This record gives sequence, structure tokens and C-alpha cells, in this order.
Amino acid sequence: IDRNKLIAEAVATGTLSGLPTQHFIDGAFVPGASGESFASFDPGRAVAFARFAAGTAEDIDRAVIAARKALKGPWGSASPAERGRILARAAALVREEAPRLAVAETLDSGKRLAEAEGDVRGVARAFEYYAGAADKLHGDRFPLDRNYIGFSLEEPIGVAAQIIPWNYPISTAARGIAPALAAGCSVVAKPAEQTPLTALLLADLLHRAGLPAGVLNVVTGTGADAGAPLVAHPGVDHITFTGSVVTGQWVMRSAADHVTRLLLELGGKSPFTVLADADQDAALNGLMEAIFENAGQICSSGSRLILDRSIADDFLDALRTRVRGIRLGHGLSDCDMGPVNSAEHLARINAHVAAAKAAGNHFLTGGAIAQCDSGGWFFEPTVVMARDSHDPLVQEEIFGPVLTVQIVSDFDEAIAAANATRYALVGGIYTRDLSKAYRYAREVDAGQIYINEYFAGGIEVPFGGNRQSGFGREKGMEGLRSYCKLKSVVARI
Ligand code: TXE
Repeated sequence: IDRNKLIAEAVATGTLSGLPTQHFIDGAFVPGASGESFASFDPGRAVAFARFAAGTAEDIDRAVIAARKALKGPWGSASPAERGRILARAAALVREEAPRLAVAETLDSGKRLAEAEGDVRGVARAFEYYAGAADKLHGDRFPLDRNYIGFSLEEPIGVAAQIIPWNYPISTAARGIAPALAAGCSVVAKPAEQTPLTALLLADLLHRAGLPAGVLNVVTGTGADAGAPLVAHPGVDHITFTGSVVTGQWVMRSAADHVTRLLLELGGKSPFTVLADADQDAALNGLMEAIFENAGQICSSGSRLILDRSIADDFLDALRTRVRGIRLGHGLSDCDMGPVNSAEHLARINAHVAAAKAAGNHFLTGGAIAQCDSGGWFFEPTVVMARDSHDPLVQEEIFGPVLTVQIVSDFDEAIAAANATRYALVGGIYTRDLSKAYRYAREVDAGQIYINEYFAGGIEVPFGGNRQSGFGREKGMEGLRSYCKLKSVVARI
């Protein structure tokens, strides 16, 4: 696949040829029951590039029935090793088709092509990792007295629903789909209405890798029309939801009706702590990525800089210079930061920032909607001082390129500041003092701690949140167990 040709096509025509636009149900692309469709936009140009089937409860029902049926077919009797082989073939196909997947992801989500290419490499890694893990869930043996033998069976949960957000469409899809399939589940995925494309491409690819019909189904559409009937469906055994706290709470209430198992990946307001003894260049490089990658639309972004007072002036000067150098542009152009995903989201970010301006926060740089030659939905990379720990800029997720700065006088104050929100997703720290780094790891409430490199780790490392950032873990072997139900077997001899 010729990467440059694809980029040229997307730039010249504003789209790609041969894109899927229908639901993927029971092994084939099929039209939606309603016949309605919705547009997906290229955020870099604010222009619609394709239309997709608008899913309804009827489509969801069809997909769940196909997924239930698939559990009884060849998929139900496939050995773990066979499931692994299919995932390994999928990984190889993802690598072969990476340029097309990445250009499609950039068109749909707006993110820079280099980032989309990184995401697609991550997708291949997810399939490789779970391909190898599929036949390595051993379960346990229980140490009972001599008259008994007891052991556990790790069985697939059944039909796993995946509600996927728009910020990492293909990565989030893969990190849910790969372990679910490795565990022997079948899947119904509902991508975000802003970014339906790459989940469809992934379904087609898995089918070509040998996945039997019905094992993976994708229904496109809105949260209200397709997402809600999916999470409320009695034929669904497990829900993985990644999105906002408010929608997550709604999904949790709906899941209660059928006592459906649930994994929630919600928001964050994660601290990026820099102590006085840190390698400041490394911290600055890490911070630029932590808050401006994907234009800040990352649940785990380092959106609060907690900075030691003794180095604050120099560090903030250097930060301001770097941030002012960021070149905005269409994701397919040579740029440092792309657009945000939608007009609606741009307005949301702007409302947070406007409120801070009205409240008198001091802005070091940025703070407004930006204009860019390509058109599209851009926001200036922004650095703003917090007023105090109750400041909405400290407490509320903005999900955009907006960094809040909190100055602290000592390490205890840094830990207290890190813990002082309702979220608990990530804690990042830069320091040369190992004791302090480990104390931070112990005392900061978070699903993951990054020491001296924000976003360190990969598919091998479990990921998830505490408190209002959600519960349950994806990635790693923990992610595989999320799709298993444990059965204890005890025999009297
Ligand atoms: O999220 P929603 P939105 C945060 C971020 C952002 C805010 C709003 O702060 O500004 O959420 O984004 C589906 N039943 N994150 O409104 O509504 C929806 O179709 C079932 C954090 O886009 O949570 C989409 O597929 N599903 C985040 C998915 O839920 C429903 C990623 C997410 O949409 C539904 C995205 C319903 N009733 C936003 N309503 C993260 N944790 O990474 C909506 N959906």
C-alpha cells in the first residue's frame, strides 16, 4: 500500500475511495434498518467526507442476536490456540494495511498522521499481545485437604459490548476487541458518531483474518439511538464503556437493569508533577506530549502541571517559548498539532477557557479559538495559571490543549494537590530522587503512575482509573481477565 498515494488522494479529494459506510453484522456489510444516514466530518477542514448508516435498536438487536449465535458456532468450539492464530493474522494484516488505516483515522478524527500511525502500530501490538495470551490463561488450583481437588475455569463472559469514543477510535476499539476475542467472547461495537470509520475497517480486516461470521459486529450511529439500546440489551453480558463521566453514569444505571457487568474508562484531570531536582529538559519534552498530543483530547493527558516554586519561573519561561512555537495544521500536513474533533467540542473547550478569563485567571499563552488555512476546528495551545485548588480549571476535565499550572512549595503539598480532584486516572512525576518517586507512586491515587516519562508503557501494562475515572482494567493480562468469568470447581475424591 502506497502511503504517499493515499495522502495525495485524501488531500486532493477530501476523502478516500472504497470506504465502508454500512453496519458490519454477521460477517457482512449490511444497510441499516431505518435507511437513514449521518455525515462524518474531516475536523481539519470542517467538511463532511462520508456518510454512515444511522443505527437504531433494530440494528443493535440484529447484531446482538448474531453475536449470541456465534458463541454457539465454530467460535464457541475454537481452541484458545486457534483464536490466537486468527488474532496473529489480524496483527499482520494491520501492519500491511497500516497506511490506509492511519490516513482514514486522520480524516475521521483530525489527529496528525504521525500520531494516527502510532495508534495503528499500537493496534497491531494489541492483536499480537492477545494472540500470544489467548492460550496462557491457566486459572488456579486451590489448596484444599487431600480429599478434594479444586481448580478454576476461566470462561468467556459471552457477548461483549464496546462503546468507543472519538479521541482514539481505532486504538480503543482494538484494546477492547482483541482481549475479548482472545478470551472467546463475541463483540458488538458501537463507535462514536463523530468517528465511525476505522471500527468498520477493523471489522472487515478481522473477518479476512479468519474470524467467523457474527463474532465481531459493528453498528454505527449516535449514543442515544444505537449506544443506549446496546447497553440496555438483555443479550449483552459485558459492557466496556470509554467516554464522559455523565454518560458513564447513565450506562451504569442502564446496566443495573440486567445486572450486566461493566468496565468504565472515564475522564481524568491528571497531575504532571515536576520537582526541583528533575531533569527539566526531559520534563519539558514529556509535558509537551502529555498535554498537546492529540490536541489534549486524551483521558490520561497531563492536564495539570504541579510545579515546584523554586524552579517555576525558568520552567514556565521555557514552556511558553516551546508552546508559542507549536504549528497548527491539518492532520495530513506538516504540523505540530491538529484540530479538535468537532465544532461542538471546540465550543466546549472555548466555554471552559472563557469562564477562566471572566474569573480573572492569568494566561501565559493561548486562550482562544485559532484560525488555520485548512479551515477546521482549532484551538490555540494554552497555558493558564490556576487561582486555587477549587478553580474549575483544576477540577474539571477540558479535554483540549489547555494546561493548568499549580505552584507548590514542597513535596507534601505536591502530593496533596495531585490527589485533590474527583478523578484518579494517572499521576506523573519527574524527579531524580527515587524515594520521592516511589512515595508519589504509593500516595497518589491513580490507576497508573509514570515516573520520568509520561505515557510510558504499552499494551503489556494494565490501564484504568479509580474514583470518577472509572473502574476495571484494560490492557495486559488483567485486560484479558476482564472478559472472563471465573468458575470454581471442587471435587470430592
Ligand atoms: O462523550 P460521550 P462526548 C469526555 C471529554 C469530553 C466529554 C464529552 O471530557 O469533553 O467526555 O464527550 C456513546 N448510551 N470524554 O459527549 O457522550 C457515544 O455515542 C450508550 C472522555 O462525546 O461519553 C460515544 O460512542 N452510549 C473520553 C461514547 O458514548 C452512549 C473520551 C462517548 O460519548 C450514550 C470521550 C448512551 N446513552 C469523551 N450516549 C475518555 N475517557 O477518553 C453517548 N454514548
